[in-house]
Amino acid sequence: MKIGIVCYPTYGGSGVMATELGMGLAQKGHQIHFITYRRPARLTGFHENLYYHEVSADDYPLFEYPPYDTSLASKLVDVVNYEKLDLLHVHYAIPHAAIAYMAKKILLTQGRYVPVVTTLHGTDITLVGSNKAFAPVAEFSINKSDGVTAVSQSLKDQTHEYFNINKDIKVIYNFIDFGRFNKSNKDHFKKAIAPDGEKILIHVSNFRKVKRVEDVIKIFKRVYEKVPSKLLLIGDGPERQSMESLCREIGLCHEIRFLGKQDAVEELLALADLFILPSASESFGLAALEAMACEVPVISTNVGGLPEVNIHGETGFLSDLGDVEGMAANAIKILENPEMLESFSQNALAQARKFDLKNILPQYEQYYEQIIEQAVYKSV
Ligand code: GMT
Repeated sequence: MKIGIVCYPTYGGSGVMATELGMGLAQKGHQIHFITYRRPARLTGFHENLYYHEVSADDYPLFEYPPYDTSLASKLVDVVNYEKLDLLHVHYAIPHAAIAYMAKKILLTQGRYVPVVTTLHGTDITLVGSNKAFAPVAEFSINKSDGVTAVSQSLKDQTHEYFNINKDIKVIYNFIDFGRFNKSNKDHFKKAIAPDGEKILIHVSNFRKVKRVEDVIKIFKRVYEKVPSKLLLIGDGPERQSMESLCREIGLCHEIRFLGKQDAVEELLALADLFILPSASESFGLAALEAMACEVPVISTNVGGLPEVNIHGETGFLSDLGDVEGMAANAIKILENPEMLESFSQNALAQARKFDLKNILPQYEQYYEQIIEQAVYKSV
């Protein structure tokens, strides 16, 4: 198949998933065209069957905001026509589903029907989509997509709760590439970070308010009082500055390391003992899955799709949102009990295997085939 993929090219979960999906499909022989405003962060090196088309939102003195939507729609029309794409797969409904609909309508006037699959990732529904400033367009464009997928059952349910959706939403879970995420031996790194054999706690996010990094630090403070430990904070975003200030206030700067954005996050996960994810909202929790693939148990909230990934009492523990005491107590329970830590690590790996890329990619391929087949009827 010839597939066009639209996504945010950043380190965010939706962009990461879209990129990994494209690379996986290209490896299986499909022709994949990324159509994005920058080369996706995880799209490094050369890949056979993989193409990148950059969308440039040209500026003009009249525009306060360069019209990205118009530039992307025009680019989609151009790439679909020139490359004869069979399908467009857009990730994150806002604004991509609406732009794809516009491109589809333009292409129709030129005699070409290109089906559109929209994948809902989370905040496009839970935070942004339900906002009145976007809701009517989000609902309309989701309904106008030829196919819609959600990354968890919870996100599917929430989409139906917030919007009037008149079509079936297919749940296709996020996935993990075990070729990249696995427990490699990083003892030399571990010694540098925790020279006296301290336990290593880790958190990876985009440091947005929804991730509640403040809770991560509060949990760590309680753990540190009982168990010799270090905390690694990976990623960057709007909350980073105030989190650095918080670490200074509580006097734990030497035990907490801010490592910023990291390309080889799997190398850091491989040396961690526990992953902390106290998010206020999480459609799936890809960061938790990446940790689990590296045999790291997870302490998280029980919001959104997290209970579909992190199994309470097996791969880690789930707590109510904001229950810092509970999450700290659970973390201490695992860290103080070597047998529990070992069995949770193995359970985490076994659970992560359910989301192996090798099992999820064929689900997308079958879904594309089904949507393309239906589109043939629509176009005649
Ligand atoms: O809000 C974010 O964390 C980024 C966002 C994205 O689209 O880049 O992540 C969402 O999509 C990820 C991939 O499907 C999911 O693993 C995250 O759980 C989801 N984030 C939220 O729902 C908050």
